[in-house]
Amino acid sequence: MAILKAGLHDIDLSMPCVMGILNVTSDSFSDGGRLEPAAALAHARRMLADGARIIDIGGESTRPGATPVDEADELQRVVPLVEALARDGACVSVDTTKPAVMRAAIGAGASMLNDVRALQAPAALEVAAGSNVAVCLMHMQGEPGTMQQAPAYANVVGEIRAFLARRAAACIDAGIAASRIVVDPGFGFGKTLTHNLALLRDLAAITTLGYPVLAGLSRKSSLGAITGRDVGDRLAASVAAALAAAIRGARILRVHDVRETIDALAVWNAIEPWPAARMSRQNEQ
Ligand code: 8Y7
Repeated sequence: MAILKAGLHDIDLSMPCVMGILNVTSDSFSDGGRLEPAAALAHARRMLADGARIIDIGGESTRPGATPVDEADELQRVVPLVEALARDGACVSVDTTKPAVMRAAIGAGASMLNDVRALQAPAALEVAAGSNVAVCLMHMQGEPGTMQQAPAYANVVGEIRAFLARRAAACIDAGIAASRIVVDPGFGFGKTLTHNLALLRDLAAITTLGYPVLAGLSRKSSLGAITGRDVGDRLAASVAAALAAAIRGARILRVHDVRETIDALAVWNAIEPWPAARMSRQNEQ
């Protein structure tokens, strides 16, 4: 059994699945954002129709140099979309680091919290523990404004694996069941191209934590560095990176281009089965 518990949703991770990105920001680096609620909702529904298992709604950009969004604005952007999509029966994730937004999103029907700070804000763990939503714990070195200036690690895979193990243990201690936890090395968050490639190459080391691994590489600057393509022209690179992550054991792929990613996964799946998910922590429960 490889089931992620996410609110009312049981997400089958015996095969990789796709999380579609819904940015409702004015400065999201790769798709310009979709601030108009009707356009955002239509885009989310399109991604669901294309086969996205989860929609990840973000109201604050974490890109380097992005301006912070205040809580009231973030709530106003995110909550109505969560409500509308949850009403459709969708599995909705909310990309936020703010406990108040987490609480409101859960109240509006969200099934997952995607926190680039791995629930380290005071009260974030408590909000998650007081609900039944899934949590994605992501690694970031430094702060969004400065994280790409001089990222440095003695052992990038080992340090990130240890950080994720610590944050997962903090979740368990707070009362969050192992079956609700997802871990993510945080591609591009305080990492050079060399770091990102080392993490992707050795992603299996992260899967040995025993939690499902989420990988977000879609349109990221490392793919631009490899291909020489601008952000709007990284579809093929993104699909290749998502497939590489899935082959190495990632079970949730956070992408902009849902249909194309699902097609690539289908081709691989027709050739050979996916290896059994390493979700021993869930199986113990
Ligand atoms: C990731 C993410 C972003 C990621 C998780 C972008 C919010 C930058 N990247 N969340 N968020 N993992 N879990 O390019 O890699 O989409 S924002």
